[in-house]
Amino acid sequence: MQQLTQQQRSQWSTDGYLHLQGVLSPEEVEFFSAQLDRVRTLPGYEPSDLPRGHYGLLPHADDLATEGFMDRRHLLDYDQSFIDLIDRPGLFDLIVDIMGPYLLLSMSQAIVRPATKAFPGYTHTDGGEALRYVRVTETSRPIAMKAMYLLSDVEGTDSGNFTVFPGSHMRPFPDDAERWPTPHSPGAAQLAGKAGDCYLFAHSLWHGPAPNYSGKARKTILYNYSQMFARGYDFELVPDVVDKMTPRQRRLVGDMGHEFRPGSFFYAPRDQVAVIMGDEAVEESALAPTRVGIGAGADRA
Ligand SMILES: O=C(O)CCC(=O)C(=O)O
Repeated sequence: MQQLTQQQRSQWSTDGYLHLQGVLSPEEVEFFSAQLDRVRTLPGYEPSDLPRGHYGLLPHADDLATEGFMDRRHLLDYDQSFIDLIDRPGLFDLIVDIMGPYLLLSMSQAIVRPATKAFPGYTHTDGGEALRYVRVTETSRPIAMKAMYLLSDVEGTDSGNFTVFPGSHMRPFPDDAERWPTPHSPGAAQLAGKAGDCYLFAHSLWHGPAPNYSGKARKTILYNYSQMFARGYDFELVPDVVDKMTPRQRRLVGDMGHEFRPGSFFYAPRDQVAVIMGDEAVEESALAPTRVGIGAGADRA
């Protein structure tokens, strides 16, 4: 499988994110952008009035204008193309290189951030209350990470830029109400990018959207991956669309190849590395067990 270059590895370790250019082709950008316009008119889960960002099933997005706000969850039901993004060739290899092979897809999301004066942007870490204080080190795999595909060009600043605090994934950060970081705090980097680019970032990196004063909406698709013990949180068990998936995609949404049982998601199925990385990885790992982290443990049930 493809691996991060040395420079990418070092950037990931020190900054907590990577900016990959041209991951989606212009045709794919156009296709997924149209998908988001379609998804907006269909029922689905979006933030509702419930406290703490919980989501409710809505008949369609609040704003039906294609440049209006949308924060749609669990995209897999909408089209085969969203299923295929789970392990997108060219990108998924890098995700496995970062996460290791014992991973799951834990959520999918489409966000449209409209041009508005009303939203000042916000920053946070991912994984909710549970992961805010669980930080990775330079050499550890993250507990979770996201791939964020840009479907719009983002130029300059305050244009709905994905904003990061490089290196914040490894250190305590001021998070009391008075000093909560914003997209304009010292150390914030508002990233520019082109439609088709993809950002990878660790759950513990402080990040979020800048305000969007650019006059045009910014569209994105996000897929979150977690170590398998952390489980998916878009669906309770294996989602119904599993029948449309390849064996690897099935495994990534939690189909362990057997009914749920105590120890599921704790002990990986014996074929986990082969399913995620292919048979060659298993053969290689017998020679160099640390690369994929299986070694002798691969044989225990
Ligand atoms: O919309 C953005 O720029 C960032 C999205 C975000 O913060 C997240 O996915 O956690």
